[in-house]
Amino acid sequence: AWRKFSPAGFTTKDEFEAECVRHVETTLARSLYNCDELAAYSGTALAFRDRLIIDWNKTQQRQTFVDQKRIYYLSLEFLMGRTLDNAMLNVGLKKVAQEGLGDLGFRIEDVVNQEHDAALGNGGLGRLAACFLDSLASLNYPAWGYGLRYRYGIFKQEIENGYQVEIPDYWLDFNPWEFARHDVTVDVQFYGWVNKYTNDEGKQVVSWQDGELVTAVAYDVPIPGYGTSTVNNLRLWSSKASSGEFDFSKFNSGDYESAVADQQRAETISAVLYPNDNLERGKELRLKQQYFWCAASLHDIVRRFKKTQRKWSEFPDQVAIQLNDTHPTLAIVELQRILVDKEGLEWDVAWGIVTKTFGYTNHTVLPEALEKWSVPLMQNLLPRHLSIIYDINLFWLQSVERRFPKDRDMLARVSIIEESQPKMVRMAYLAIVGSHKVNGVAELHSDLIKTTIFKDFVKVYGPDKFTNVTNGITPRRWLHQANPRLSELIASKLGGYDFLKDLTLLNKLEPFIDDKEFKKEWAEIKYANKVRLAQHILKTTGVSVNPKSMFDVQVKRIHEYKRQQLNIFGVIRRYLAIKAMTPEERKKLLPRVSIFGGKAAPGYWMAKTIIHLINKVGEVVNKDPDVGDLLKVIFIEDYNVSKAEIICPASDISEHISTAGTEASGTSNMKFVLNGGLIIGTLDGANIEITREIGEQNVFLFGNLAEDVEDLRHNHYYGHYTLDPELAKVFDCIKSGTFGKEGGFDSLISAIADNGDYYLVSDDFHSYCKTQDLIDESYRNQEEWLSKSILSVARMGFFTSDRCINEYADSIWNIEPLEVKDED
Ligand code: DL6
Ligand code: PLP
Repeated sequence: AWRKFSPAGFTTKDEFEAECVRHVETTLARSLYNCDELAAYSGTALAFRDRLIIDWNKTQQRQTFVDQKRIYYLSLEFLMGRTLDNAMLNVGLKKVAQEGLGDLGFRIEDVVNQEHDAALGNGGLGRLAACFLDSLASLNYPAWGYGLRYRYGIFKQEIENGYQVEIPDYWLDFNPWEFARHDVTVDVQFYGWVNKYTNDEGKQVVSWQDGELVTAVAYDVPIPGYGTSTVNNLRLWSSKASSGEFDFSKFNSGDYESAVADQQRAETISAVLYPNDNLERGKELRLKQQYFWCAASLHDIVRRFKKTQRKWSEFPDQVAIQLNDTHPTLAIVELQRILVDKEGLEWDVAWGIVTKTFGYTNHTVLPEALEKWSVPLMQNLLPRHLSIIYDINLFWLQSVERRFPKDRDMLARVSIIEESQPKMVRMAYLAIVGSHKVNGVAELHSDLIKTTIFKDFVKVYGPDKFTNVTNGITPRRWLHQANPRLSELIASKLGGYDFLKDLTLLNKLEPFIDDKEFKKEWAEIKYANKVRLAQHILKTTGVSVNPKSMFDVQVKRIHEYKRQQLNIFGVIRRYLAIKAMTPEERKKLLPRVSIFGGKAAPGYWMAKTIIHLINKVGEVVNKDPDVGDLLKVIFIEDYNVSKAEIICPASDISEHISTAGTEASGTSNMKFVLNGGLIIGTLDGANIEITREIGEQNVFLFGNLAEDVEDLRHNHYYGHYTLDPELAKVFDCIKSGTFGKEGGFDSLISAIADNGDYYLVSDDFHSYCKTQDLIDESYRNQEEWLSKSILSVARMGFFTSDRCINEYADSIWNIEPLEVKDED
């Protein structure tokens, strides 16, 4: 009914135009004559924002009124990408906006492209959190996301002379999607000391005193569901100096500088996202970020619970908190502190509540990514929390000892405190002990954590505490938004867009794999998407690629375990083969474009060397007249979500080639297949389940198995090792200076040839190359290739993040959906 009374409730083109123009003229104070694409974007975004706000308020009111259990998703990263296009589609008014903008003289694509990505994440983990928010809202679950409002997101990458250069990503100039809640603040304490004393009633009391306060200010972002009125809330905290801290005496006495320095120190906490993916560095500021965000979020959650006046024992019936990796593990300690120190609950009662509330998701087995914090650092920054951690550990170890009497080794192995120099707090162990469920993100990964890094915990708890929830992706953004033509073609066969809410309906496409007309349209759409990517490549790199070539794509963070080096060595092998051919032989070859993209952590030298090699190979190959269109090597700068939306629909084949057992799941593998691209991959992460769903004949698998990796590494270590002969030729070529200064890539080569080849590049090289040859052969048979492509899409239903969220809701959170009705 509100839509009748509020202009924000536009439903027609004319109403939208009026709203958009009103915002340009009033909110932006610009004349229509002076309305460029950026202003048109702003007007459109503000019009849609207003529309979301009404449903957002209604959703929040309804959730508060009904007051059923909510899920709080704590994540240090939310890699949201752009919002406008998604908001238009979710609200169901993109067509209206398209026509309205057309009338005003704009193309909707150009308008949408004005938006800056919200890039508050590194890669897969952050993008997963964003997909989860979309599914939670689309499925009407009462859910909140909690994160940090970084002033600088992941850096922007530029390539200069073949090297990665990092540029700060200041993204907040104009962000219509957030609402500052200056009235929602929390003072967060750091440093200080712990005072233990007996109060007048003879009770032991602990209080955390002095230190410094920093204020957390809430910024709220509406998260609309698809095809529903539910609009959930993502709350991001920003840090500022607490009013208690700003020292007016310093200010008044003229010591402006140090007063301002205090201010800046506080603001530094939420200033910048740490740009490491799958790597922890133990920096104090990072620990500050973690506690700041956990404390503010917990305070908010507890405040909301206390308003209901329920008993504390009901807390876990009202609140589920999911820890996205170990980054928010301090939330466990913080809740225990609130319950014991502030609310006066007995330790055991409090701990019962805590463990029923939390769930922990592990996203990696890589040792360098497992968080540990030094005890002295924590003692200084969070003295009360450290003492609680010691108590948690004491009770935990006592319980282990009861089950495994006299097993000293076991106690040392499962202790939350590592007895190293300095001592370290093992955050994953703390997260396990403080949660009722622990899950991995794909079947192999969930099995691996039970048999490797957490195997002692399985012995203590039994297997039921450990479970699997295979990752998923939202089909709204990753099919409908990124590939509108394919989505439309599918809808035309399936009789509508219901598949976007129930992705298993895609299986109704199977009968069309031999339908000539359908296949032709399918192929045309892929081609059009390749043309669009080719235009982007030309514009950004100056290299012209032929969209009729096979597009072979590997885009993801640059990491030795993800093995972009294997790919580029394969490209060099192909280049050498072309060079050795006669012109006649070359005519028979199938042209290929090898496309790379991804950021290296600024301090990760080897990853930066890989980027450099890819770019140098491109420089040589792309201008070699012997090669022409037969091979092009492209590095796409600044891979991010909006680039992924252009790239995923345009691949023929994409590479997911991590050393078996190292990629927990991968989610871009799902995005590529859902867009009709085939994949080459190792038996790792979700590749295994993708293969099971779509059929082995539709995937190009290669390489050693996870179960053999340890033995192979062991053999390398003891010198039983010969370099693959074809790889040796590739190395000779690089060493001879073909791709620039001799010696420049020595570290990359010797990691493999001399230093144990930890990621088994040489072991898998032969099998990788043979599989690439097979891909060339298969691509020649376009009819069969197309059938594989269609069949694969038809069988991807399992990988929607909706399925994934329903699994979490049923087996971990125990929450129910709550629909907001239009008449509310
Ligand atoms: O679960 C999301 C994503 C997986 O798909 C990737 O396989 C995995 O590498 C990534 N893990 C991390 C770990 N970071 N930390 N901490 O980003 O998670
Ligand atoms: N980075 C971006 C920008 C993405 O969109 C994705 C999507 O899945 C990822 C990283 C994760 O890629 P992968 O699963 O290949 O590591």
